[in-house]
Amino acid sequence: MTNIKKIPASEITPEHIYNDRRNFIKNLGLILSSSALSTFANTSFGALNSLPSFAQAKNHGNEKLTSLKDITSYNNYYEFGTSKSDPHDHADLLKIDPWSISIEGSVAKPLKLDVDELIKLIPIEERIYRLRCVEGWSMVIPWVGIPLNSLLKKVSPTGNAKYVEFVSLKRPSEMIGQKDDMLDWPYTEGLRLDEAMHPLTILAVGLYGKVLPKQNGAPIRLVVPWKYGFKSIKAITKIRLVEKMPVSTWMKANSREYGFYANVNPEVDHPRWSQSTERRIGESLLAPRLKTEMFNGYQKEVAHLYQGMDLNRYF
Ligand SMILES: Nc1nc2c(c(=O)[nH]1)N[C@H]1C(S)=C(S)[C@@H](COP(=O)(O)O)O[C@H]1N2
Ligand SMILES: [Mo]
Repeated sequence: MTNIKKIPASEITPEHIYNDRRNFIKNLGLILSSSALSTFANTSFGALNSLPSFAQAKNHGNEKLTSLKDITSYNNYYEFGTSKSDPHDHADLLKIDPWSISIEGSVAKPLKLDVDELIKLIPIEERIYRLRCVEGWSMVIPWVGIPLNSLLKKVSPTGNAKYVEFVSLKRPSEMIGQKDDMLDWPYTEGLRLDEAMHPLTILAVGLYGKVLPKQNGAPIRLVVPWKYGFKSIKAITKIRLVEKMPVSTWMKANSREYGFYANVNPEVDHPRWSQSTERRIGESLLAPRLKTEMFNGYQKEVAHLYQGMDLNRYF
C-alpha cells in the first residue's frame, strides 16, 4: 500500500462529492493515484466512470449518507479499545504496509497476495450499504470494494468447502486493545459458503471514494449488509475455506447472545434488548428511531438462503 495519498479530511466535503459527478470522479481518481494502483487506473478508469453509484443510492430508498466524520469517529474495533472513539484515537498506530492476505484451506489454488495486487486482479466497485450494529444504531456508508465471490472463484473451492472463516490481525504492540484479553484474539468470523458467494457480500478497501481509514478496517475488511455489523470483520489477514462451521470470536465470548448467523432481524431480539428499531448515527438524539428492516432491507435478495430455517434458533 505504498504511496497511497492521504487526503486531509478538511479538503473534501464528502456529502458534496455525491452531488457533483465531476468531483466524485476526481475523488475516486485519488484512491487510484498511488503508483501501486496506477496499473489498475490505467486499465480500468473507463469502467469507473460508469460505476453504478447513483443508481445504488436511489435503490437505498434515498437514505442520506452518514458523514465521513461520523463514519470515522464512531466505531467498534475492540483491538483498539471498547469505546466508540478509541479506534479513531488509536488505530493510527497500526502499520498496514506491507499487508498480505491469504486465501487457503479447502481450495485447489490457494492465493497469498497484497491488497494492491488484489484490486488489480478484481475491479473495484462502489456499494452503498447500511451498517446496522446489534447495539441498535446504524449508518449508511458508501463502500468501495470487490465482490468476495470474485476472489473465491479464483481459488477454486473444493467439495469440502462448506464455510468460510475470516481471521483478523493479532499484533498487540500496535493494537493496544489486544493487551486486554476481553476477547480471544485474533478476532475471527465466519460465513456459510453460499453467504460468502452471495453477490451482496464484499471485501471493502475504501469508503467515500478513498482508501479505507484504519479505524474502519484498513486495508481490507468484510461487509455483509444483511447481517449485524459484528460479522463485518476488519483488518483481514486470512480467509480459510473449511468443512465445519467456524466458531466466531463473539460466539466464543457469549454464545447465548451472539449466534453464527447474526442476520438483521427485527423479530428476534437480543436477549437483553429489542432489535425492532434503530438510531441513525448523525441524526438528532430526539429524532424518532427508525424501524429495523428484515435482513436490513435485503429480504428479496437473501431470504432464500434461510428458507425453512427457524430464525429464532439460528440467530
Ligand atoms: N477485527 C474487528 N472487526 C470488527 C469489530 C472488531 O471489534 N474487530 N467490530 C465489529 C462491529 S461490532 C461493528 S458494528 C463493525 C463496525 O464497523 P465500522 O466501525 O466501520 O462502522 O465492525 C465489526 N468488525
Ligand atoms: Mo456492532
